[in-house]
Amino acid sequence: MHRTAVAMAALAALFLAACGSSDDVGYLRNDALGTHDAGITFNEVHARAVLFDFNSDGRIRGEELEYPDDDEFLEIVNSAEEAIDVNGWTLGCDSTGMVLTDLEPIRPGHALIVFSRSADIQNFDPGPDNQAIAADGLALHNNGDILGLRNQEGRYIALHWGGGDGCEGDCELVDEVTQGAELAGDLLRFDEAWRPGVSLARDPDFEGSWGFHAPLQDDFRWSLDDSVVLESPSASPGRRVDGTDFDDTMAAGGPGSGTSIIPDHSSHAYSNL
Ligand SMILES: [Ca+2]
Ligand SMILES: [Ca+2]
Repeated sequence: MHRTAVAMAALAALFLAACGSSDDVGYLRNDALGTHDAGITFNEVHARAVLFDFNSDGRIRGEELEYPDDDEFLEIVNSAEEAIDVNGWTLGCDSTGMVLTDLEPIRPGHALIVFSRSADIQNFDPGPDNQAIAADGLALHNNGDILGLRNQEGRYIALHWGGGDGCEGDCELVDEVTQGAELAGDLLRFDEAWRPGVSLARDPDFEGSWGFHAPLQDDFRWSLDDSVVLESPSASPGRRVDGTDFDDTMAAGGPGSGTSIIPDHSSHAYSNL
């Protein structure tokens, strides 16, 4: 192996070790099959929002806590060949569970972006054929929290980080997610504290290992009115980890495999349990 390649491999190993587990969160669908290698999964989480105006409302929370955490988000994607209806599924953390409602089925190769608290997402462009919602009950603690998503077949996926100012030690999901349900895939445990303004993401999208999101190389305008410019952001709500759009060709079945369901880009509601 070339010396540079050896060095790169060593750096990659160090990076993975620094980032904790590289296990993948599992996948969920609308059927009763117990194992899947494609479907709905977590793709990116941004829990410490202090640098970028990701929801495009014209303000950044800042370390002074002067604003709510409205730039924090969770990105959920569909890597299956078919659209997947997530209405009736339960999204939860250590303190709250909420049932997803009024959503279009998530298209193959596309995303649902869930902003935390009462984020104003009217000016956020979720990208072609993606959807975005704001979830009042969802608060992503910087140094310790857990997220879970449960389908109507009684399976759930879960992502855990840190153990600090959120839930001390091991965080536990609310019963609405776990009671009588079975974990699909592995629980992702990510032990390192959050870096300000940097998300945790799969690379490549849908199936890759988890790590801190690399900074994008250009300026990005994800506001509908083009008023917000993000300079080399280290997160990508509604975009792939390289900043490009999601599209149908990314699903497991390849181009043209998806069903023809075209949601609009408007925001949708959810209901607290
Ligand atoms: Ca904002
Ligand atoms: Ca992304």
